[in-house]
This record gives sequence, C-alpha cells and structure tokens, in this order.
Amino acid sequence: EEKEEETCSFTVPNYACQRRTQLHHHNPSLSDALTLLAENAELNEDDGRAVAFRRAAAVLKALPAEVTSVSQLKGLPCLGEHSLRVIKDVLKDGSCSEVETTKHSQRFNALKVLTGIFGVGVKTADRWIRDGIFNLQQLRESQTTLNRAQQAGLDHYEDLNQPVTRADADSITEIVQEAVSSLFPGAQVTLTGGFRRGKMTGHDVDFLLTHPEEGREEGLMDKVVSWLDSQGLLLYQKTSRNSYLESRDGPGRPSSNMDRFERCFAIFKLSRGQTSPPAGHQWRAVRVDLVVTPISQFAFALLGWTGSKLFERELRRWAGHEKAMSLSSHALFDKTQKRYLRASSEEEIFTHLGLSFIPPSQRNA
Ligand code: 8DG
Ligand code: MN
Ligand code: MN
Repeated sequence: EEKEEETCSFTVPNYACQRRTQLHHHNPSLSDALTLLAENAELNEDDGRAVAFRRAAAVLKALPAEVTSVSQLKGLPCLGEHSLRVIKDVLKDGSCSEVETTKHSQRFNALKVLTGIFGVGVKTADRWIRDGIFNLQQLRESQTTLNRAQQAGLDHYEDLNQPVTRADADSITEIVQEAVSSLFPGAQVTLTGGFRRGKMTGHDVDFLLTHPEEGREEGLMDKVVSWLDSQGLLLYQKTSRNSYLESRDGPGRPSSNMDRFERCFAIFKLSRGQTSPPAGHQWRAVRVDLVVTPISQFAFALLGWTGSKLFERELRRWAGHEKAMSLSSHALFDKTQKRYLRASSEEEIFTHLGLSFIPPSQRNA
C-alpha cells in the first residue's frame, strides 16, 4: 500500500481572533521573513500587501509544530501565492532573496531609521528621503524644520529605540498608580498593550485610566499630567481630547483604529532607581501612552488597546464580515438589531461576537 508521506498537515481557523497565538511559537524564521515584507509594505504605504503578509505570518505563528514542507500548508487560510513562495525559499535555503534584498536596501533602512523617530510617519520620511536625507546625521545637518514631537523624538532617539523592559514598565506603573490614586482616589490604572499580552519588552508602555463611577474620570488626564510634569517626570507630552488628527506614535503616523478617548502621548524621564539607564547616564527616556475611558466603555477600550494590532484588526473584520456588527474601542453596534450591545468585561464582548474567549497572552497574532 502506497501512503503519501504527508505526515501531518495543519488546520487553523480563518480569523486570528478565532485562534490562540502565543508569544513563542514553532516557526519564527518563516514568520520573521513574512513580517519583514509586511513592514516594508507598510513603509511604502501598500496597506493591502502589508495586511496579507501580516495575516500569513500570523497563521504560521498559530501552527502547533514546525513546518518542514510546504505540503503541510495545503488548505491553510491567508497563505497567498507570494507568501507561499517566500515560505518555500526559507524552507529550502534558510532565507529568501526578496527578504534579503529588502533588508539591505537603502530605502528600507532609511525609512526604518527615519520613522523610528517619534513623531515621524512614512509620508514625512519619504519626503526627507527624496530630499536626500537617509539618516539621523543628515537630518541633523539639514535645515529641516521639526515639530515639537519630532524634535523630542530626535533628541531622545537612542533611548526610545532601546527596548523598554518589564522592570521599566513595572516602575512606570508604580509612578502612574501613585499619581492617580493620590489625585483621584478610587480611579484605576490598567497596563495594556504588549506588556498585558505577556511580552518581556516593548517600544512603549500603554495605560488605560478609568473610574468605577461613570463621569468621575473627567479631569483625570489633566491632573495626572500636571502632577507628572511638576515632578519632573515628563520630557514631552501631548494631550488631546479628540484624536482624529492624532496617531499611534504622535502626529504623522495615522492609524486605522483611532478613537476619541482623551489621551496623552508622553516621553517619561526615568531616573536611576526607577530604571537602569545606559552606563554613564543618570536617566533614560521611555515612551508612555495614557488613555482615559469612562467605565461604561472600559471593556471595549481594554480589548482595543491590548492588541496585537493584527488581532484587533481581525476582531473588527470578524465583527463586520461574519456578524454584521461594528466594533470599536468605544462600543459594539449590532447592525441587524440596530442597537449597541453593552459589555462590562472582555469575556462578554467575545460572547456577543460569537467567539471563544482568547486571553491576552494568546492574542499575540
Ligand atoms: P509594543 O509597544 O510592545 O511594541 O507593542 P504594542 O503594545 O502591541 O503596540 P502599541 O503600538 O503600543 O499599541 C498597543 C495597542 O493599542 C494596539 O493594539 C493598537 C492600539 N492602538 C494604538 N493606537 C490606537 C488608537 O488610536 N485607538 C485604539 N483604539 N487603539 C489604538 O496603538
Ligand atoms: Mn505598546
Ligand atoms: Mn502604544
């Protein structure tokens, strides 16, 4: 009897929000290759292609074992022709020429360095490149006018591109907690973003602030920011009530999931004792995002700010395409029933959406 040696082929559900995706998985070299191409597509504002690569990478992250042959991937969702070609190359040679070429291209590296400056988005970076600016030194030497965010970003470039550790996140949590509870007894501080998903490092620290009594959260942001500032803890801050003109990393990097919470993009000054600054330094700069939400929207905000970005995107796609619902960080609207569905926990939102609950540590798509 002839048996096809297709030892195990995998199956995974279509949407990342239907799957459990741990931080550590079995196919990092494949997902890294696809993630680099996604990053390149984002830097070139090719959103369609970027999402396709992100989805393909996420499918590989969700597999229960290492892929050894493309035949195991038959029937898996989100793996287009292009992604499969990349996977084949990496499986065969350990690398893919398109990935290697991209990784070493001048444009990719310039875009990465320039958008690595807080406050600089792809449009600005692209304009600078066309003006012959490819790196920080050329930017500093040019007569380019920088806005306040970009100037702070350039001033603290080294620190802000150093990973924030879990210990840094914990000491910032303590500081924010102290500020909030002394100014607004009863108000709550919740760590969100990558650290809530169990990441050991991040590019920033994300917090959600709320008060258990609806309306009592008003004024919280101004007071907290003033207090932090008076303690000399802020190197930069920009607070905004309506963020339609804002973005995930300050002006210039618009994102698809902006919301209307009161928020603050800040750069904290962490002193020795609160962190381990680079040798010879007394302090280091750390990016912090603060968001204030009324308690009635807290569950939606928590779900929306925990990420990963792809997981969030997939939740919204699932809601829209499969459930005729519209999900945001504020609410869930059922278009069939023409009404908002309330929720006071993330679990309830998953239930409304007809999804099994996925805990934060398994949302690392
Ligand atoms: P990292 O910082 O460790 O690198 O990763 P992260 O924590 O996952 O990414 P992040 O850029 O800090 O974003 C955290 C989450 O917040 C992510 O799921 C996307 C979400 N988010 C923004 N901006 C906005 C926004 O304007 N509105 C909403 N609703 N969510 C946002 O980053
Ligand atoms: Mn973050
Ligand atoms: Mn953030």
